Amino acid sequence: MKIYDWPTGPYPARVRIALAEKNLQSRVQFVTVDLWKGEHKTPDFLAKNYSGTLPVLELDDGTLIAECTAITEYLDARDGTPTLTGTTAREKGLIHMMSKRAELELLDAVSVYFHHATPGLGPDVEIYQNAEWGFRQRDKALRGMRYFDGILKSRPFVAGDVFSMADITVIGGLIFADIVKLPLPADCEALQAWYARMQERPSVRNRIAMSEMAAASG
Ligand code: GTS
Repeated sequence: MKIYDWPTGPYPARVRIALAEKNLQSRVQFVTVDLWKGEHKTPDFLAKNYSGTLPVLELDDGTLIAECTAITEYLDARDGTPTLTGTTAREKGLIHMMSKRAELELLDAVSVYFHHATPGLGPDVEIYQNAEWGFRQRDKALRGMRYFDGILKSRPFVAGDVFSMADITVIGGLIFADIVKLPLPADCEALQAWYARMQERPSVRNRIAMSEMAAASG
């Protein structure tokens, strides 16, 4: 399998964390696509992913799977434990809902803020910007942080009692928030405590070095 990604990117982090949680990292070859040079918008890359975003998973038979949720679901279906997307119908429903909510209310909102209300990836890549929309999305992301803080006051993980794709998506949101210097509100104590616990997971801690480790092991 190949993963086209950008090693420090928040969305790529979601797939890197999922790979490590499932201990599949040695089965993957990472291909760096330079976002800052706009390599994700070239015709060659757009032929791999119409949306022009990272990450993209390419299977050995050439099948291309984009979208972090879809890639995580593929990895989960491919190899057994631990499961990241649930086993029972109830778990699957809740995890998908909370992960989607983490995208809508946090990660994607931070991303829009970055691309619209900051210089983003620079003038060659950011061909249309709408700062007002970007700042609205920043405020939405801050509300999202408060929402997840409330959730984590009453349960250990975002979708319930076990670590799942929903946790990974919130982690992606907070990684992006950190990059754009959008601090976690001081009163979001439950979210802060949960995030500190998440940093202790090797999958989260070692995600950037993962591609170098995979390359070194051949
Ligand atoms: N919905 C997509 C997913 O879940 O995979 C979003 C992917 C996405 O936005 N990826 C970022 C990207 O390609 C990568 S990173 O910023 O996290 O490194 N951004 C470039 C762009 O021009 O939007």
